Amino acid sequence: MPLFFGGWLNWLSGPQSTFEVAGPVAKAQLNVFYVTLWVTGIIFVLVAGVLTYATLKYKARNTADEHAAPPPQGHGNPLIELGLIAVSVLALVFIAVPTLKAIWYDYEVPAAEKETALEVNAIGYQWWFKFEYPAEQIAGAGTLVTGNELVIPAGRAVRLNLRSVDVIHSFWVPKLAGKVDMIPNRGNHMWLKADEPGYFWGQCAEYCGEDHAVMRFRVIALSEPDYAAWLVHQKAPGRVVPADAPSSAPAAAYDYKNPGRNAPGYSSAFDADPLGAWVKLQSPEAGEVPASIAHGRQLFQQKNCIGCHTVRGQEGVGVSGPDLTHIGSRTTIAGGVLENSKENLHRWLTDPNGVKPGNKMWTTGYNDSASGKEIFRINDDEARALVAYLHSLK
Ligand code: HEC
Ligand SMILES: [Cu+2]
Repeated sequence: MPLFFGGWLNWLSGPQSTFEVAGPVAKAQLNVFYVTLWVTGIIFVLVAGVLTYATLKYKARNTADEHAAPPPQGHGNPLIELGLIAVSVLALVFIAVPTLKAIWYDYEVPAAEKETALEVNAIGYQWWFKFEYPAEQIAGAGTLVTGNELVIPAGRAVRLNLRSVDVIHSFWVPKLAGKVDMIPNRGNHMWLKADEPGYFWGQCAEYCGEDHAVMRFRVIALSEPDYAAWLVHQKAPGRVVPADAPSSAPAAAYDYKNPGRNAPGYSSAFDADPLGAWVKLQSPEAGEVPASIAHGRQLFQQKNCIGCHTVRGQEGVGVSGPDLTHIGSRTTIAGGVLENSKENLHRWLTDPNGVKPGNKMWTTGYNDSASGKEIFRINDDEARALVAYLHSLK
């Protein structure tokens, strides 16, 4: 039941618009909204119409009117009162039936799709998301884990087990499904499906502390063959570039002091086509410098990054931060807040607190949590090497 025709309400669109739905769960929720809007809209027009009519028709027109005795007051016309009660009940039933149907539908994967549904554990951390694929076990390394980007097959139901390791968060992908809370010590679940391949924005929708507003994530829906290929790639250990490998092309320079987003005429391939940008990031970039990558890998150990992060098959066993095994193939960093460009990654590594004030990498990693004093800082040369290393992890 579309309410809006044509482009005159374009401001209702956008990456987090609940009017541009892309899957059956969000569609069911949008339909409930439209039914409610129409019913209450009609009631509003009727009541406001009667009120306007009575106000205009019976208003005092001169001083005599103003001082006239009030007209005879009537009270209680059984026919009108019973009629109004009946109409109200009918209006509520008219809203309740589709609402209940949608609640049942949204609660659980339909029986016919249970067999084929993909199961994913989505876990909220202050202030980022971890995704586990329980069906995908990696020999010697346990369950496949990704951070901040949930990749799913388009056209297939996805059942999400929602968990939190700290406070209450809420999982929301506006174009695919409404919000469901992630509650510590209590299992919650939801399901969603993307009709077509696409790139979708999500975010935490329950206030969860300092960085709540910048706790985001992405959902990337792929065709079945692309999804199968992604799984194979994701399950592989972090990519290793031998230190003595020849450079593929001259090193790509970047100016980390001027990320460009605010410069006049700036345009980003990522903004124009996020899914295309994501696909491109899956393969090695031109201009890799193997020596710099090897240096970055060393720094990754020396600077204690390994205490909180894992690059599977290479370095680290840390689990308090996002898994970085394939960080070079993700479109975003810092919990979906920044595009994963070299400039932004550089900024994040040298000044995480400037990007995302109070984040746990800064408060418990770069600073000593007991004294609040800085333990280390990454200087610009170190950051360049770490950026080269992290971007090589395809
Ligand atoms: C005390 C633990 C800790 C240490 C030490 C640490 N990190 Fe992190 N890191 C985190 C946490 C937690 C996040 C998530 C921050 C957020 O988005 O709120 C994170 C986020 C990141 C991200 C973005 C990942 C994503 O998917 O958004 C990168 C890249 C990263 N860290 C690299 C590093 C590097 C390189 C080092 C070493 C110089 C390092 N980290 C040291 C905990 C740590
Ligand atoms: Cu949250």
